Amino acid sequence: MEKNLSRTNINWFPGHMTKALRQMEKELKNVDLLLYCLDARAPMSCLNPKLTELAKNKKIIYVLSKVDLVEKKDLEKFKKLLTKENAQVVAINAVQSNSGKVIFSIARDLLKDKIFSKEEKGISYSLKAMVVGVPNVGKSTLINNLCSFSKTITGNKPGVTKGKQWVVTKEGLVLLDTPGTLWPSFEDERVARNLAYIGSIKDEVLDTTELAFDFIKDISGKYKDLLEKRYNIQIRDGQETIEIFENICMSRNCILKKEELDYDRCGRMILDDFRKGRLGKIILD
Ligand SMILES: Nc1nc2c(ncn2[C@@H]2O[C@H](COP(=O)(O)OP(=O)(O)OP(=O)(O)O)[C@@H](O)[C@H]2O)c(=O)[nH]1
Ligand SMILES: [Mg+2]
Repeated sequence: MEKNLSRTNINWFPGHMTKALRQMEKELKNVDLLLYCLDARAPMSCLNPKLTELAKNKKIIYVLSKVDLVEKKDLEKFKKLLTKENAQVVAINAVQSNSGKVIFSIARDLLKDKIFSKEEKGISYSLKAMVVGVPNVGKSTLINNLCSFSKTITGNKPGVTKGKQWVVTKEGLVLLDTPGTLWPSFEDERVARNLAYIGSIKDEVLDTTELAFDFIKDISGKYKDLLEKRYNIQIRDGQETIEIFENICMSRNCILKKEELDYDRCGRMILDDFRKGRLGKIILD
């Protein structure tokens, strides 16, 4: 690895995402609101300008997912930023908690006028929501959590959901799962890196060694203590990232023959530690 390692130029917008966005646009008229999933470790980076554009006339519930991987109190500022007249925010751990009731009641509150006018005419109305978000944020897991048994396929890599699937929650909210979608080019490289760190961009299109190097560079100021603790290393103020990376390599015995450091294995390990929450509670935004 070069000592003056340059930052990776990240881009991933395969054809199936364009198709998915087009289908979502068509389906939009059939739904009352959006459940817009954002990974709590990078909520603002997960805001897809394409989805935001699609959602501009819709009611939105922003679902901050994976809250078990962050300090809940650190989410307050994002909740304030995202809450609007037509948008509410809820923070959940989709793997464990049952958040169906709270999501159902927020949905009813956001659409109370529509429900009232239907009920006045004696029509019982089931609210319909489209679950959207960038890849791997937990859309399908959320849906499975809201239904009484697993209805959609989930997995810890981007691009698990392929087609469209309608399901009904225990409370009677009708949901449409959608494939994770990104946008054609990332204007802000930090946003692109954050999406790559949280696993929303396929690792196969990334150089994971460089990505892990960038990750250390991005977090070693704010989360120095977590790195020191996890890898049993000391980080000096202003220390070069390459030196920190090499210390992690040595401390974790990522060594090839002839005493050469195994940067690639070390890089994959660092990203995996972050993604699985073993590094500690980290917010990237
Ligand atoms: N720790 C934690 N993991 C979660 C949570 N929600 C989902 N996951 C995990 O995140 C990974 C991705 O979940 P999915 O539900 O498949 O994500 P998705 O948004 O449907 O992904 P695509 O269909 O690929 O866009 C899985 O390994 C889930 O177990 C959560 O609240 N906490
Ligand atoms: Mg999915």
